[in-house]
Amino acid sequence: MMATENRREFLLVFSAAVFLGLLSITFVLIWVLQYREGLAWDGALAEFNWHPVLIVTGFIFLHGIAIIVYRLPWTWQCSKLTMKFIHAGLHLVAFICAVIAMVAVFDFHNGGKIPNMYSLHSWLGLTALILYCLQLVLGVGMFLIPITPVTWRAAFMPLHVFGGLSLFGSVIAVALMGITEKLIFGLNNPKYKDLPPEAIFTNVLGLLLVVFGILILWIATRPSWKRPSDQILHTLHTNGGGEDNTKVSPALAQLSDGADAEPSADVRRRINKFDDQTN
Ligand code: ASC
Repeated sequence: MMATENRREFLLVFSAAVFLGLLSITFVLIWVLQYREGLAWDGALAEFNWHPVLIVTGFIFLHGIAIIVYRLPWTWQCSKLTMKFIHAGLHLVAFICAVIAMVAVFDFHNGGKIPNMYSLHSWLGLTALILYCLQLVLGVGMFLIPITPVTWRAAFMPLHVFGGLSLFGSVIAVALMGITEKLIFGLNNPKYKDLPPEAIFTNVLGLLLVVFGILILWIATRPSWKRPSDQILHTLHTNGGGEDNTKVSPALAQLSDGADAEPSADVRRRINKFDDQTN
């Protein structure tokens, strides 16, 4: 159970993140529809424009929401398994958006005889996509396939969380490089250095993406905003000395009494039961 004030803070930061995310999507749409060539699948610039739109909508916004989906208090009555499917499903949709975004660029380049994969933006972007795919496959294999041993899950969890958050931050950084690249290539007369309205507008899009990313990372790293049953696991994994022990409600904290760093089969059964009861 979350203290009222703690919950209010969460709702405030979460609302701000959603607002900034939706505003970023609005900005990228205005950019390609008003300032650029619009959207089409024609092998020309309007096809390239799907790239920023799908990256911001899928690879950044949906990716960010997928990361924090366990933190939403109104989902705590759903089973952990349901939430895992929603978490994985949103990541899958984000991945598909990112793949189509890449196809749009390759298609546009090939149609216009522009070389592929020479810029640092393209190297880092493709690397991020490959690692995201790996993260998705390993995440499903480790946490969604029922026969994966709990010891493997516990060992892999820190890597899954750290890898996932690093990837999310990297995707935003790579998007900023892409925006800069596009403004340098695309603005001529006036040039980027003359700071025309499109340059200012798109720079603001970059700022919005950075703040959205920071809010998502903030939400994801507050132990007191975790789903209660995960807080118990956090406490157990940190040998009962987790930084936020006090935030776990007394009834739930009881579950971890006397447990060692690794939850015993018994404690785990009780946690699972708790998750089932709240189903
Ligand atoms: C899972 C799950 C968790 C973790 C934990 C290992 O599959 O639901 O909370 O793995 O068991 O840290």
